Amino acid sequence: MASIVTIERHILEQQKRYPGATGVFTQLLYDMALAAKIIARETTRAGLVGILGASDDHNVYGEQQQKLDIFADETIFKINDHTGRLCAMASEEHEDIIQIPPHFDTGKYVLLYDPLDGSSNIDVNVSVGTIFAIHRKVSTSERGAPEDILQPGRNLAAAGYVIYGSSTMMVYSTGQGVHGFTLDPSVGEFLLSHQNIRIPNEAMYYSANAGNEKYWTPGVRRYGKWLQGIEGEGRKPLGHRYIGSLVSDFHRNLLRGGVFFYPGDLQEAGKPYGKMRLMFEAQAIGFLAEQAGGYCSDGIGNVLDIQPHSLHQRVPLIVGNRDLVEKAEAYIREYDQEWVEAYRPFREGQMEAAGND
Ligand code: P6P
Repeated sequence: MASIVTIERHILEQQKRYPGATGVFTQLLYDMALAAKIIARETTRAGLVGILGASDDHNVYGEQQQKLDIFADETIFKINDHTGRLCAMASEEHEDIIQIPPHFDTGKYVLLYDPLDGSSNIDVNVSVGTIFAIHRKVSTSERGAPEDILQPGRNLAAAGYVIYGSSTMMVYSTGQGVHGFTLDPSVGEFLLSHQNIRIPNEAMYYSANAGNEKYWTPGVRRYGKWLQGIEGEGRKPLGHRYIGSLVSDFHRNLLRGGVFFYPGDLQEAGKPYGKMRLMFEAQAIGFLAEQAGGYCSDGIGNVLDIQPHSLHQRVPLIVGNRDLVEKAEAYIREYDQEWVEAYRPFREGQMEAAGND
């Protein structure tokens, strides 16, 4: 029988091997694991407790917030606001940085999270997920400051996600590989089930919303045909799998090999920056992809090297096997210079995307 390894034991074992992983990670990741258990309990019962259906609140993007979004957001905040481990938080569901209440101590880390990504899938019982990222405090201010939050993904101390699917899984990295834990609901513990996940060299799938193909740029359209074995040297076609929930699409590609892309497009004039949020989705996913031997690009370069300029900044996302992502960059370089020129001012902060309050 394989040894039973909990998150705590795994982090402690990593600490022995890597001085970088400190005890605080154990607690921070445990806090996220507790939040995951509480959210998992609600998502698996969503249809039963009348929690389904859209609330009348809207988030900063104007998207109708699902009640579970709000529940997940509040759960993560309440588990982390009093621990003294964080100097600030930021949530996809909140317009501004979330300060630690003044009567609580602050700490040396920042937690950024998308409490329930893919929430539009909740009502149709498709897997959804929580995405989180942990930066180290860099400012000298007593409490959290914008520079503590708006750091490039290259600086991340840790990142991970939870999938509320056929089983509840928590996947994270503290910079020493990617490790997956599966919740055993009978004991309420996450147990190590996927040690040191590496993206297989042979990719099986590509993931994209083909309904947007009409709006894709010429290079991205060619890239899609290349993945299907139609364009270029006639490679073996990849299977097309698209769930519409980033965490689920990414997780499958991480385990089976593949590429997910949500490109910047010309769907509406002046929206070349795509849909994904840099701080709440792309940085964590990019960090994990790189730790698993993959790569994450916005079409121009590594997402982890982008210097954020606003909390809700959006980026195009192409993530998975390094060779597949670099092929996308090559098509964009060759055919999409018009798009590159339109997107670059948003990437570098000279222009703000609409709805990026
Ligand atoms: P579309 C969910 O809203 C999300 O942010 C990701 O989880 C998902 O990959 C994407 O949007 C789906 O977007 O436009 O294909 O429905």
